[in-house]
Amino acid sequence: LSAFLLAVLLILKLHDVNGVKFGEYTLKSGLLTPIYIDLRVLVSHPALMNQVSSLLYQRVQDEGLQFDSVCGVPYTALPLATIICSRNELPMLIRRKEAKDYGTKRLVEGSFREGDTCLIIEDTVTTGSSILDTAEVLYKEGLKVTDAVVLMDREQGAVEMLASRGIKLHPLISMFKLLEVLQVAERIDAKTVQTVKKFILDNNTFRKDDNGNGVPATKKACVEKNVELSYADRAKLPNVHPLASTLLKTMEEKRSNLCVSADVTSSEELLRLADSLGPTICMLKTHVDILKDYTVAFGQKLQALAEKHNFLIFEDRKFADIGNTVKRQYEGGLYQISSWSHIVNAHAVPGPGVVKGLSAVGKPLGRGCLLIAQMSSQGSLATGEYTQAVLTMAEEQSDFVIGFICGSKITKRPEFIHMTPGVQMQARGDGLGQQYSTPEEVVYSKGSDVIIVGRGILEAPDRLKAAESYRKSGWESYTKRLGQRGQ
Ligand code: S5P
Repeated sequence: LSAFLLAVLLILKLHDVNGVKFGEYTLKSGLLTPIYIDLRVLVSHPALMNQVSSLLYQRVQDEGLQFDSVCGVPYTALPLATIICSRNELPMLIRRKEAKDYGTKRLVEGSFREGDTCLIIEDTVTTGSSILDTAEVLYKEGLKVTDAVVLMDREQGAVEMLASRGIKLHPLISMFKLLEVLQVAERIDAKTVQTVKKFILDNNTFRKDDNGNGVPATKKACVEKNVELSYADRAKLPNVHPLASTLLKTMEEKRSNLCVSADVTSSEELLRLADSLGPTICMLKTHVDILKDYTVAFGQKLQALAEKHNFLIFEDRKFADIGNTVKRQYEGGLYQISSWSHIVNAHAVPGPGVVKGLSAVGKPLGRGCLLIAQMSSQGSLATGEYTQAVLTMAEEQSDFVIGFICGSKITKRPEFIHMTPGVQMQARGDGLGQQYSTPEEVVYSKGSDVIIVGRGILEAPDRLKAAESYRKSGWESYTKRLGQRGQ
């Protein structure tokens, strides 16, 4: 039989065993896909498994590929690589996926010499990033990767992406071919073909970054692949809260992810601070109940400065009561916080009612709220399951909750903003339980978005100079983090 006919028969068989499904499937990212390819079922169909392995190896021979060993991308392609290697007596390597968890174990099992070439086998590719992941593990061991053979290419940019990284992809079946065969065989109708084609074209994931490296192209694709998005891209996400969008845009424009915690006791000093540090910061955090001389005029003056220098005001009130009480505390009393502060925060201890109460006042004013998911202080009880429950609470009221006070990134959802206090470059603590990390630890290592700095700036001999160095450090840590995207 010709290679063409073999491919047609294979497509029909893959459809028979439910390796290709049509309908509405939700990807991890929440993105709906009209086609789902799941070749994990292959292991239950040994004849088909053998056939796929033979066709993959036939392709290797047809292309005259040269290599010293073969590695399957875990897990679905692992048995395919095994069959190919066993039948043809080729040396195989196994890439461990879980080595991270057991620190001392090797990342690649099997014998090889530095400089050896390893052929990669994969079952399905979308963006190509899983092949790249495996290739990078092999590179670290001193191996070379020049080619990868794959059963099914979704035609969403993998060939181009991998080519830009020096890997030639050899797909057996492409998405458009698959659709054509299934339509001719009357397994699917023209409308389905149309829907799938549109989805594939709309979600092609390849583009080149500034260094000419291939990276996923669309925002949707980035979300799907958990690729790091820039603040500017996140500002444009369809489900981002308008206030979070404003903040993200401001951060990008001012190249600042610095929130200064203006914990001073005089209104005049606070306003002076806001005026002088205004150009350097994206946000100013207050504890209005520390002020000894609060007046209504203070709120108005601070708002004017926020507009002048384009920063947001965050009153760190940490509401923690039942909905009805926090509603009144937020709107009324001496401080009338809702009238001048763009953002407030709340503890999740009372349950979702606390957000509901605040939202009743803040939402009509376009305000937003941060939930306290973790705290910087020693012995904090906000950890583990509590933090997870806070995340759920935020997801359920994301029309008002824009993000978290936390020590590190707690969710991959890019519409939420992570803000981290306890940041200082000099001290590691304050003798009262505060624990400090550096901007680099917070933004680069822990994946948070905004650094909140109080005494690191307030107690410096030159506050403006100190603020500028925190801004620079925070921003550089962010660009360093972005530099890793797509890898
Ligand atoms: O977990 C937290 C949450 C907050 S909002 N740990 C904190 O330190 N904060 C606040 O951040 C705290 O109330 C203070 O206003 C600021 C940290 O100030 P610094 O002087 O220690 O930088």
